[in-house]
Amino acid sequence: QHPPARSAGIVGAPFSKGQSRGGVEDGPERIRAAGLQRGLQELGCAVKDYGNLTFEDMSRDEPLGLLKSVRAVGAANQKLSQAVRAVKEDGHTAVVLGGDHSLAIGSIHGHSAAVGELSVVWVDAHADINTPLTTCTGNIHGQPVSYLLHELRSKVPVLPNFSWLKPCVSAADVVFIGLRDVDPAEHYILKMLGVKTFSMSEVDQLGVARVMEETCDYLSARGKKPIHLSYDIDAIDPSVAPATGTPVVGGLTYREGVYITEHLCQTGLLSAVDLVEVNPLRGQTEEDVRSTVSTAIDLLLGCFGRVREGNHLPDYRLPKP
Ligand code: HAR
Ligand code: MN
Ligand code: MN
Ligand code: MN
Repeated sequence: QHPPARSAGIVGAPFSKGQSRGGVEDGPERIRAAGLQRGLQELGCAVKDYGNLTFEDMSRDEPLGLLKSVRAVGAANQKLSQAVRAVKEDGHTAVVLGGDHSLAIGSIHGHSAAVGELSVVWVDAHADINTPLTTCTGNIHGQPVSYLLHELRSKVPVLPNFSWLKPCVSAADVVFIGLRDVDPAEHYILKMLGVKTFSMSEVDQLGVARVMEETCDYLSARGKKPIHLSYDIDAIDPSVAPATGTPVVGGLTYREGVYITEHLCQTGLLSAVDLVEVNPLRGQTEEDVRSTVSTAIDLLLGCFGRVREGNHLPDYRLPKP
């Protein structure tokens, strides 16, 4: 019924320069400290923690037009791509702890370099599909999808420290879930490319179970490719996950958020997951941070087979009196 617990290869990517708010670089340590490894092991999942990547400071990283910290984001993602590729070649399901969402560039690129064509499930309040020329903020965490899509190759200029990056995902292999804050240019791109999206309106209309059924049917119609889940914690409602840089009202409930991970785990195709945009400095109270981090952990455990009916290890035996 449940696919066997795989092994998790954890990579911390304490990277924050895809946006301008400090604190998101502390995400990996907070998520670890809240017991990710123990939670995974209790599911019977083997864990290898590859530690945190380190990112050197760029001495000169002037904005390119509006675009901020291009060179730092390019170099960090090249490093992350190599790390995720290695985790996949070691045979693990990759877990990338962010850090801001710009790191999906390297994570998805490295995943694809190791396993080939991917399906991508992007769970986010935002579409993160601005190009360097449509962005209004200059923050690269609002742009990663445009760098990765074959279809947008001619719309994304060659940027410093990004020459290693080749688009590796087809628009028809991507599904967005949870959208509720999409810029006009992003909306244009999504419509132009015919990208499959389940905004919060569709979650309301269909319910999360049908959204996930349709997501998996849609993706598997093009062949059962390994799934990359890129989970932005801001997809979850700020009442549950407030400690994030760009909270948006009207998000997924805790239960809807966890259901998405349970369903994707059951496909047996989940091959890598990013958990990004947890920012401990953005919580008003320590309880805000605790609730956000513990939600992040529950989403990750859902990806590795934790179900709400309960779990037990295959070799569990009742104690004899
Ligand atoms: N669309 C806006 C931009 O391009 C906001 C994106 C922001 N925030 C995120 N991404 N957390 O998911 O900057
Ligand atoms: Mn995002
Ligand atoms: Mn977001
Ligand atoms: Mn399904």
